[in-house]
Amino acid sequence: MTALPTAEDLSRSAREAAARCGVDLDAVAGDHPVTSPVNGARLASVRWQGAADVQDAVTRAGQAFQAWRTVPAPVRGGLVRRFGELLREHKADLGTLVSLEVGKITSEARGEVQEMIDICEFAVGLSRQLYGKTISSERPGHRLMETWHPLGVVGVISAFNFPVAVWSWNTAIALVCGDPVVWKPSELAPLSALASAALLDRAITETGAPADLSQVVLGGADVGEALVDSPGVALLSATGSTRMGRAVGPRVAERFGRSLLELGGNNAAIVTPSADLDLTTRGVVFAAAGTAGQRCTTMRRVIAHVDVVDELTDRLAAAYRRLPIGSPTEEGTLVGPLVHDASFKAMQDALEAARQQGGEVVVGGERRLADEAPDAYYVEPAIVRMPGQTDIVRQETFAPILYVLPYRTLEEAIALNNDVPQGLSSSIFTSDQAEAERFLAADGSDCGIANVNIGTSGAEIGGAFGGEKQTGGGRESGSDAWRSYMRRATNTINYSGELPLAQGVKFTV
Ligand code: UN1
Repeated sequence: MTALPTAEDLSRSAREAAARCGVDLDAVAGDHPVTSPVNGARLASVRWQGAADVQDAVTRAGQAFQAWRTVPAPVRGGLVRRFGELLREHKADLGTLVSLEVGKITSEARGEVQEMIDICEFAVGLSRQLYGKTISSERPGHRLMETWHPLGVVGVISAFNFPVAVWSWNTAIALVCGDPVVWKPSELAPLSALASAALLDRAITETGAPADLSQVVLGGADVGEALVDSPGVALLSATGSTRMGRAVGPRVAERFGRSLLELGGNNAAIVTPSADLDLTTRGVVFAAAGTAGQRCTTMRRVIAHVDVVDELTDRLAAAYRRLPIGSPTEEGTLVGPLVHDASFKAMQDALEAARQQGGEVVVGGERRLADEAPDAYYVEPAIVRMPGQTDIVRQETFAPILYVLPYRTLEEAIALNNDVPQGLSSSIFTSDQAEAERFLAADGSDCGIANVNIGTSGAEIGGAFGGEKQTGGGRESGSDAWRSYMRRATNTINYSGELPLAQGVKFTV
């Protein structure tokens, strides 16, 4: 492991990457520091805005909506096509900014940008497929159909761990659906946000779309709250903790706005006696330790059959001991830093609680590189064997802790999978088709994502992404998630020259 990059190295590469995307870091500098989790040093600074800026952005976006909603959807797709091309061109630059701001290893940071490119391609195709249904009318000479119309301004609140991809899922779909977007990015990742938005602005200019279609407002909780409460925001799409969602959901509902919530996960894998343990080990390690345990989809629990739990734990522990932990910018690193000290503290507290609840830490949990970078929080991903699903196991700790629980019957394993407040992702490792089908059935996993022989994370954009219970119920990205971004009108057209009433009602004057 070579030395961690210096503060100068990191700010220079951030400055250069941002400039190539069209953002001059001097021009956006202000009194809010941007810190890199890679070495805990200051990367740059930005100016924060406030609630009044949100109102202004929503008003301008609302004006852009007046024009954009009548542009034919396939033409709107042309804007998203150009945006996707620019993302492809600047994949490495945006990847660098994501790495420096949130600590993702290069491969995962670029993978995040690839998700952005993928959703643009999906949205371009979708722009010709915003289908409604035609329905048989019970009345002669009548036609019944539904039409999907643009909804209005979409507000996006995104989290640090996917600082740009989640915005792009919302934005690419919103734009082809005819909606402008006002974005409050994570406070921890403003540079990636500004760079992504600059590329979209360039695409907007080049394709002649309304300039105010895309707005970014940097700031803290007051900015988020202003977006939540703004009557001009038709759909508020928010990603973050369950605590955040509990505050946001009712406030948006209060004003009869729509919300789309992507909140916490507590994702498990069931490992049955017939599982291929080699493949299982690889799948679990990526899902549990990858991204330093900071994905909503991170695997936090393994529910393993008593016949395989010891061998699986040994294999996992051996793999964990080999994990290269260090600077995410260095080739070969698989585990980068936690995003800040609070995550490290939450991890230590959770490990302590697990011990008190009968857990045994099998491997990991120690801090690394503290001497080289006292303000950066590198940590060994941990595996903890638990006697059962205790309180701490039922909570989401946003750090790399994998709890291992034993089971005897598949019914018991499925019950454990479901017996947590969250319902995002889940998987089963098995070679037995009946077990796999049982897990996917109506009385199987209760999560929005249920996988077979792959881990819980790393979903493709083609499917709808989201989950049940305290995960918030929202679905974004692929499949028919676009419907949340449009309003449906049901149309009845009478070409009969008569006026028959439905339900056989007679009303003749
Ligand atoms: C998130 O963690 O908020 O499935 C999103 C995955 C990624 C998206 C995660 N495609 O892990």
